[in-house]
Amino acid sequence: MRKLTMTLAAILATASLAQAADLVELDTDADGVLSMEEFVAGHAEVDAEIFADIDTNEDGMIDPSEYEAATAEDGVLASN
Ligand SMILES: [Ca+2]
Ligand SMILES: [Ca+2]
Repeated sequence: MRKLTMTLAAILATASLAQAADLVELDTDADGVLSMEEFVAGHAEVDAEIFADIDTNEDGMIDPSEYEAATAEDGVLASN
């Protein structure tokens, strides 16, 4: 019974955090945004030009909404 409860909890946590999980994993300094260095660690195909495309407010960091837009079906990273 205890094992089942833990499994369900794990499934629920995975489902609710599915979108943000990548960003949190890549955010090694835990400031809530991704620097280019942090971003490239998880997306090796990203260069300065692609990074600039994703960084729509041009503050040099990828925030959760920019990350979500880039990884959405029609986003910059969608073909990968
Ligand atoms: Ca960071
Ligand atoms: Ca930004």
